Amino acid sequence: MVNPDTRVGVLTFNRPDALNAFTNQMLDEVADALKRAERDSKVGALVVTGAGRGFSAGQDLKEHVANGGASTIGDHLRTRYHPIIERLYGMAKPTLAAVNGVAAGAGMSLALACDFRVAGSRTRFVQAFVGVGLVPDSGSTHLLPLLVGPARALEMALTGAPVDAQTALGWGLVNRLVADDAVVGAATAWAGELAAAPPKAVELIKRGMRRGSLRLLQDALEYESWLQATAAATQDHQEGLAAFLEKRPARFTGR
Ligand code: LHQ
Repeated sequence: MVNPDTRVGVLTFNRPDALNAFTNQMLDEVADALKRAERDSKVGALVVTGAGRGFSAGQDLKEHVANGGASTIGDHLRTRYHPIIERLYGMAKPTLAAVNGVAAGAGMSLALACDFRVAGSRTRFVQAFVGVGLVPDSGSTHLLPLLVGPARALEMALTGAPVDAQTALGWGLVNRLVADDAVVGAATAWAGELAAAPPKAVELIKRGMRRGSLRLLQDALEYESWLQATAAATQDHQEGLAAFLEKRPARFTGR
């Protein structure tokens, strides 16, 4: 959706009942919407947000199980997640995540791939991967340490503990913290200011600031898919999934 006056495009994840967890269909639609936003000269800046009380809970684990996903996880990341992350991170126009609620797993990675994050007081960031016996993917191994420093990034990844918006602001993970009902409005207003800047200069500034980093992100994405395939082959991953589906704590055994 583009506002022709402000030149701001808004992409809204829309599966609120599942906290906007990503299904294959949704990932295809997101990839397509990003491609269109990138090519559309009427879009000067892009806001990404979620419907309902969440930004995104990452991969839809129910669909992952139904698709027998553990054996194909590397290819799933390469074909569905990586094009989205690379397109967002490499986009010539400013991208803002209006993180209206919880951002977990690959949902958090998508927020990290945006240029800026605007949060509300109920926003939480969760590196949820370890909870299901997996490793950070979709760029989190590169983008998170870059934003918050290696020790905080590792702490988030190893514990899977939620980080609240105030802490995230102090860490530089969030650029602006506003009232919960003002997150999308603040992000779109800021996007409107950014969209009024000269597009060529904006593109070149982003290229300069990102010099070398897109290449490093691409390397990280490839390495993550190998690590993820290895983690997904464990019984602990199966146990993590079963625990999530049965709404109980996981009992990991190291197998
Ligand atoms: C969900 C999900 C979800 C389905 C909440 N799926 N339904 C990439 C490629 C391939 C495979 C694997 O992974 C990856 C990368 C990843 O993203 S791995 C990480 C996947 N995400 C997670 O592990 C997060 C799982 N969710 C949670 O830990 C919690 O839901 C969070 C902390 C996000 C939010 O907690 P609450 O605010 O307490 O909400 P809730 O747990 O009650 O969830 C609300 C509903 O959303 C609930 O459905 P129900 O029918 O019971 O109301 C959940 O089942 C559903 N939901 N996340 N990822």
